[in-house]
Amino acid sequence: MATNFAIVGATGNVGTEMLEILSESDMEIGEVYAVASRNSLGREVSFGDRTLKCLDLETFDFGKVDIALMSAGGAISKEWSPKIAAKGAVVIDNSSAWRMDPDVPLVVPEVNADAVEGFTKKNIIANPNCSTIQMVVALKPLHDRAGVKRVVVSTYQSVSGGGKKAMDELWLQTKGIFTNADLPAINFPKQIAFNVIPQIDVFMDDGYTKEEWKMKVETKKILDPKIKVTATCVRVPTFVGHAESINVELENELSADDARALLRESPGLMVIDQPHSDDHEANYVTPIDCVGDFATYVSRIREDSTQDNTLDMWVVSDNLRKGAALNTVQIAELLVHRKLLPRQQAK
Ligand code: 2RA
Repeated sequence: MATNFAIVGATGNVGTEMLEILSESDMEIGEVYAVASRNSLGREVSFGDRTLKCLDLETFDFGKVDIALMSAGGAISKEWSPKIAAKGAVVIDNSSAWRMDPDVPLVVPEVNADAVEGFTKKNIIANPNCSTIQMVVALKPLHDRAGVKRVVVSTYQSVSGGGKKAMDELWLQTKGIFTNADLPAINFPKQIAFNVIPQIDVFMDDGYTKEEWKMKVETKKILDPKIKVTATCVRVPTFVGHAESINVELENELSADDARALLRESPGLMVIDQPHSDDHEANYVTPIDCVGDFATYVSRIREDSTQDNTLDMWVVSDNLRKGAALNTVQIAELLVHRKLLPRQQAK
């Protein structure tokens, strides 16, 4: 049975990726509607070889879709997800609005696919934060094999995580520095061109930022509440692709060679890790290498010589794809393949 979709926030960084990934999915897709705020009315977006005109969120009839993929920010999601869900569509939301709601599953299909079945309480499923997704995909096999106790992670996050305006700011500031134009920081707390900023999102009372808090609480919800996570999240002047340096303390011994072999055969992961190779492509992955890819890449797997049962690794992924749009489409595929969609069950 064909599934009808609405993409809410269809003109944004993530919305356009959702449309592209959805167009390549093996699901049987019926109608696809691009929905956006009034500002984007009349704008056109591509879905495969179709061109879609943006429809108005305020007036669109969600009663005709099975799944709404939302990437329109937390405030819009708080207001609209319950209204859309009440019309019978399942909402898969990319904002932070619902992630920690106990009645809303937080899903990374390679990690906790079965959790998707808990969507029925609110008809809403949350997509985790980009920096959490790529980390838990890499941690899951290690946790199943050797038990993850504690994680120390530092992130190197591209500006696309902050949306199109943030990408424009990096581009214009970088050009501006060569022409002596003084372009102030607007979307970032400090200049991002030729700089790195150890702040993503707002500060919390304990001195961590909200992005760092998200990595901690979301990992517990998705993978295991016993895992301790401490994070430092840093914005760097790259456009797409987040990188993470992760130190993982395990319950049991696992050599770097065994971890490499394990991660190599685990879902969603690609291991590129030949430190002594003369071929630079085989050594390790950088954010630019992963742009447009679906996989989460793992490189630089080492045994931490300062502590027993501890590994270091470098994890890189396209934040707009696995960190956002791809993960939401994969959740949609789970719903379809498991025949969980309420409207389709009723037919
Ligand atoms: C960022 N985590 O990179 C955000 C996007 N979800 O800013």
